[in-house]
Amino acid sequence: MLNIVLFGPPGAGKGTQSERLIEQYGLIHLSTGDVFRANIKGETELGQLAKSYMDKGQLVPDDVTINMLRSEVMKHENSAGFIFDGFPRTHAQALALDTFLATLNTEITSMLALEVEEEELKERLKKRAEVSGRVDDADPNVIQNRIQVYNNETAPVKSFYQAQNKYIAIDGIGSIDAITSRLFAAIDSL
Ligand code: B4P
Repeated sequence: MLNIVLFGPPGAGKGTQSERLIEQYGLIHLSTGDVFRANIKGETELGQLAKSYMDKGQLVPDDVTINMLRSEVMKHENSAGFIFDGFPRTHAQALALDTFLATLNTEITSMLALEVEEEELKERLKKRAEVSGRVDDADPNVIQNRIQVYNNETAPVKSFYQAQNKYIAIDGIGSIDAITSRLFAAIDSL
């Protein structure tokens, strides 16, 4: 199985690039952000809980996110592999993912990390706010909080995969096509 963690700060292009990777490699796209947003739209109990964190730019608690991720993976047991988009976002989530994949006799192949500087992230999210209707894109204070949460809680997840020699940095600046080519080249050389 090819199991890729697509990593990067908010607005780095994880969702955008995931669409292209799943098409090229026949993988299942698991975006924790998308699953939470679908639950918010469906007005489920999980959605209500997730919304209370997402609207403020905070992370949804680990236990809730990990359980949800496990059940999403189990819906696609016979797939060629997964793109994990927006997961893991904490050290606890990274540990839980390794443990869970081991029970399925598989593992993370690589973490591909999109590197984009803060000013560019803010520009992209501001632009997306005009079309997305996402509460967490509309308020500069919430965007700032998401970036801060990323720096404090999520960026350290990088060292978890570096310690396993699975970390690959990808320049996330440039056209969407150029970045896709960089990601394809990285995967093809695995
Ligand atoms: P996510 O849904 O993961 O959202 P994101 O990080 O903002 O977006 P992404 O990086 O996918 O950006 P995109 O491609 O769309 O998370 C939202 C929230 O959900 C979190 O804040 C948290 O509350 C919660 N959550 C999710 N997962 C969680 C977890 N594991 N644990 C706890 N909480 C969790 O790109 C952004 C914009 O840039 C788009 O408009 C795109 O068109 C544009 N763009 C992309 N590439 C570009 C390029 N090369 N040049 C110019 N623009 C580009």
